Amino acid sequence: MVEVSEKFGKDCVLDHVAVAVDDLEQSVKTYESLGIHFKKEREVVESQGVITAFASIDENAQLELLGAHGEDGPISKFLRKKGPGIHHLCFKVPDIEAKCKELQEKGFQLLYGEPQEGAHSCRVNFIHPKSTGGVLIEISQRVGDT
Ligand code: CMX
Repeated sequence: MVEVSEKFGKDCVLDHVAVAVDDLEQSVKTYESLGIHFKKEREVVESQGVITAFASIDENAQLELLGAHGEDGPISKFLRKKGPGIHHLCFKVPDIEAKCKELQEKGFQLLYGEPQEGAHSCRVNFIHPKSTGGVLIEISQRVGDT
């Protein structure tokens, strides 16, 4: 029988589910009416053209609401093209360089040659939705984690 600790890999853990929204504060209210509590802080990530709001949904995973910050970023484009909805899944990894190398060797198309700065001082990269069957996947390493 497989032990619980073996069933859940430690090298790729769900970190957050991200939802693109038209109106960040209105969407926070909508999710809070479900009983989800958002942190008060809002973080602008200039390099990604986003403003974010986070809520913990269990011990590990968060819900991230993503609003467009500026008109040229990927969220602005996504909202114009598809409208609001689920934008990406993010998995936390212990060593983003090693994971990127492994993914490239397996044929996944990564967006960046080097990890970029993401929300919460994380280093992030993305797998293009064309190489995952239609889902944008972020991989993330928290700075300071080993
Ligand atoms: N999920 C699934 N499919 C998506 C998608 C998404 N989030 N975004 C785009 N696509 C699809 C499009 O529908 C399109 O498909 P078709 O060719 O079948 O129409 C295809 O991918 C190309 O889309 P596009 O509109 O031409 O967009 P681009 O190729 O210019 O950009 C992507 C797509 C994924 C490269 C871009 O969104 C990107 O760079 N994303 C990574 C950065 C990011 O999303 N940052 C924001 C949040 C960061 C954070 O959490 O802090």
